[in-house]
Amino acid sequence: MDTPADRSFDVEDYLRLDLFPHFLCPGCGHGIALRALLWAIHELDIDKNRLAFVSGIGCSGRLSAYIDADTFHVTHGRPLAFASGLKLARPEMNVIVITGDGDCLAIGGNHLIHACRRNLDITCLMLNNEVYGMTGGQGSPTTSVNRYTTTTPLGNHEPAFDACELAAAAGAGLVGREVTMQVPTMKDLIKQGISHPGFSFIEIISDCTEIYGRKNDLGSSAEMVLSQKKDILPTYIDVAEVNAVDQPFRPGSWQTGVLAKNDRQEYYKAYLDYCKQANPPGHGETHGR
Ligand SMILES: Cc1ncc(C[n+]2csc(CCOP(=O)(O)OP(=O)(O)O)c2C)c(N)n1
Ligand code: SF4
Ligand SMILES: [Mg+2]
Repeated sequence: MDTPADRSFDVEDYLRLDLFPHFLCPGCGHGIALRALLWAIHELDIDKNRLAFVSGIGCSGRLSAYIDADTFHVTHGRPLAFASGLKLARPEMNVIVITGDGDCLAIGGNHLIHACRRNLDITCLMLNNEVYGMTGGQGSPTTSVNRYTTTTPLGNHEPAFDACELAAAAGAGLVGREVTMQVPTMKDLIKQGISHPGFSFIEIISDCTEIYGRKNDLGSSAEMVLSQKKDILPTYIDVAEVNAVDQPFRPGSWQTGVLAKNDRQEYYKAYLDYCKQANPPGHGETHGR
């Protein structure tokens, strides 16, 4: 029988077109990432009834609403906590979190660490545009040094977070990064993330063209995307080395592709095993106490 994956990809098959026109600014990188995500889902041939998207608040978080599947728009910073409950209650679902650098690393940073530590089978797509886009362009934990935002009118002096290093150190099953300039490779990376049986953290370098781009004089949206080219590290280089020669911290260049993999047991399976051992048949629920 003809499966969706055999048919050519038409993004409109996966969108709630009745909600269009969408609210993204022209040229916003988030739209490019959404297309790559839906393309990945198409190629993986995932049944829409087995798909759940969870998002917090932000322009990135708003994307879930446009997808024709089960979608949850939850409180700011909490999509990973919500997604964890959802995945434990409905383990047969493919649970995908779409979040932003503010949602995931600032208010939601603690949830990210523990989601990585638990290694529950969830895919987290973090769209990093270095700014709080939705609320008018405040600085975020990933704002580059010297960049202008509404909260850094003299230029940002804080070092930026490397979210991938954080996720890998906290134990995520798969960690990867891609830029919006590379749509086919982004799609392939997302496929790997969804297929990995554990927590996958994928950072997409996106562009807030309308606010961040304008404030920092970064040119048109096309120029912003093309400028990513010079920032991609072509081969594997130790991130620590790059940071040492660069500014206090912030690549100015990004390693892309799969950056870390950890094949330890997935949380839900580990939990089932643990329950069997902790409460063997015949011992009662209280262990005799
Ligand atoms: C508890 C709470 N605090 C603050 C806000 C305001 N708020 C909404 S979105 C957002 C930041 C979003 O930034 P990011 O996650 O990077 O998403 P982007 O818009 O850049 O895609 C903030 C601070 C909120 N909605 N709820
Ligand atoms: S404000 Fe920035 S992040 Fe939000 S839709 Fe516009 S360009 Fe995209
Ligand atoms: Mg952002």
